[in-house]
Amino acid sequence: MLPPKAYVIGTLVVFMLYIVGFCIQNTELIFLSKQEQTIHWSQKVTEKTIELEHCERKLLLNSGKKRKMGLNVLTPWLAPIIWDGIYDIKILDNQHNGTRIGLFVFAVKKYIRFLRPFLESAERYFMVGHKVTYYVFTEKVNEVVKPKVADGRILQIHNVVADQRWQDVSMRRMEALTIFTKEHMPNEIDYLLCADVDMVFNDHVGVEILGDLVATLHPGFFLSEPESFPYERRPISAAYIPYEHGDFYYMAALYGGKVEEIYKLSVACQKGIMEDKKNYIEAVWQEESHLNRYLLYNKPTKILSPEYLWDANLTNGEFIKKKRFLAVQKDHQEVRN
Ligand code: 5GW
Ligand code: MN
Repeated sequence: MLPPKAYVIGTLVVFMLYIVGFCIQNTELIFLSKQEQTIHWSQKVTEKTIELEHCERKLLLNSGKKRKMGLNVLTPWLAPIIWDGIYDIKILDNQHNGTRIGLFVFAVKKYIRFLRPFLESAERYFMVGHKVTYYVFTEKVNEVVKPKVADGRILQIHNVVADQRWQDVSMRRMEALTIFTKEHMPNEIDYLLCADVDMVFNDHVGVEILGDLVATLHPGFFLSEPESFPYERRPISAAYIPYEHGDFYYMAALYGGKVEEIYKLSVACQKGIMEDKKNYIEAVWQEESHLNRYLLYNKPTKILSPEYLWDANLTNGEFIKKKRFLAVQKDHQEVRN
């Protein structure tokens, strides 16, 4: 038997050793370094801000009878819907180091006036710091005033026929897309975005929008019920979508994806357009109707919120904090004559 004094000392020594061990193993708990504290704090703040923004959008929604789906950050098939704050651009920029991105744009007849502001704003906001190739299509190749593009960016200007009828202009756009996604782009770029030219970039638009197949919610219908989407409803059209179907209404002014995916999409849309032409009908919103039909059966892997397509004339702008890609106000009669 040890004397009681030695027993007490022994217990104390074991206890102290245990405390020292605990401190060594958990230094970060006891001696919080300043940097770690900041990271944890800023992460919490970011998370709270995202949560708040999300709640704010949903609270705004309670004010009327509107559909919630368009405000979600995930579709029922688990594709992300890109809203401000749901991604970390630093991580994504690193992942896309070396990624080559194309921007396809059509500017014939009077729409040529929109080209310069389009390209200049793209230089400022579109995929800054990445490899970008612009694919511009126009009938006035020599008249294009080429803006200076940053290092790593290329401006290609291609000649195209300027059709008289606007229906043919939209068909020609699909045709050019089919040809280029098959013949030229596979060797030049990884992802392609197709955009209307009567638009300007107004805030950051970066690699967060890249995905296999990407479509943008139409800013006029993101809170509407599917019954009121302006899909083509006549069964005779190749763009037909029955009333019980449809997830979202997408706008044809911005969509994209891997080059191969856009090739498949453009072939399918063009086929639909030609089929309709044979039957002497034309889908209610031309290629946009065919695009919506394609995307119903070939679900996009990523969806862009109306931050990526906005028009100042629209209501519900309070839901959209950052208006990144804006329609230029135009006199429809004037530019189309
Ligand atoms: C479009 C409609 C009627 C007559 C002409 C055109 C037209 C479209 C044109 O003369 N030139 C032209 O380059 N376009 C291309 O098609 C542009 O890239 C334009 O942004 C795109 C879609 O046409 P938009 O912008 O008039 O369609 P909305 O739906 O934005 O009004
Ligand atoms: Mn447009």
